[in-house]
Amino acid sequence: MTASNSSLVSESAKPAVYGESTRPPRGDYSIANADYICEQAWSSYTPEQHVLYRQLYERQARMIPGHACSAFLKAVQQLGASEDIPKFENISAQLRRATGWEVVAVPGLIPEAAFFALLAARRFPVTVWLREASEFEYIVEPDLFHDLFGHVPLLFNPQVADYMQAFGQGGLKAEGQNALEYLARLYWYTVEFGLIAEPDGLRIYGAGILSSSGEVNHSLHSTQVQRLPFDLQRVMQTRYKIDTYQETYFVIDSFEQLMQQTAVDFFPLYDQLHTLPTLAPNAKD
Ligand code: HBI
Ligand code: FE
Repeated sequence: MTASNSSLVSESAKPAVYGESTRPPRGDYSIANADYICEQAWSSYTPEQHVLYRQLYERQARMIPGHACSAFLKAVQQLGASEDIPKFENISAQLRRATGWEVVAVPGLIPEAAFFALLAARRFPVTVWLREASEFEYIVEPDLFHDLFGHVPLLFNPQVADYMQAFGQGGLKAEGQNALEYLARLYWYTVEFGLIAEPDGLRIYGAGILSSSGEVNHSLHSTQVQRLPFDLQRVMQTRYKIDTYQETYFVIDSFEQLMQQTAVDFFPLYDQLHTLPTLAPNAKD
């Protein structure tokens, strides 16, 4: 979910995790089952929505060369551009073959426990509703385009696929550890807004940036932000704002490094973090 694609509630004034926005959710949750899964109802998309999706796709596809990480570019190329909104079952068929993941339809943001359970089962929740044309540059919360374009391509990468499942498993284990905000920050500063140092230079792997019209350039070229080496404790200590571009980005050297640095027992880290102050999004290192 990009900074400009989220409810106007800064993290400090809102529940620990951004899944519990204080605004009424956009989706129709009455159609979801107990796991929060619903039907994509592909035939319900209007011709105008197919055109809007294609325009969003073309806007981002023009922007990502030289900006998105190589794994993302490779997957987007493999997936190919579709004239219409992709059918989830077609994406799932390709994804299962690649990394054993599938996408499932959800009405929108879902509670943490349900979200973790889906990731732990290698099932990525993709929002079924698409933003309005008036929200071309800005949406309040993750929509179909953010999830499908921003998140799904990297699930074709084996390391990211493993990391996402491990994140879900870690989330389920964190039940009762009062650690949701730490996990939300880890998700935010990696899966949503992560940067990676590649041989050709700094590149983007975070879905919140890759699906955003303005943050692609901001994240790589702004002189007003700080780009810190990934450090698990520092990430978990650092609050984030959900209604502006990020002020701090964390840079990994590789997806292997991300896996290694997060393949630790989080519980001692949670105990440590409970004794430490949280840091502002722009706290200097
Ligand atoms: N639900 N559908 C959906 N998509 C998300 O990315 C998502 C969510 N619920 C909670 C959530 N993300 C965050 O709180 C993560 O930090 C767990
Ligand atoms: Fe997201």
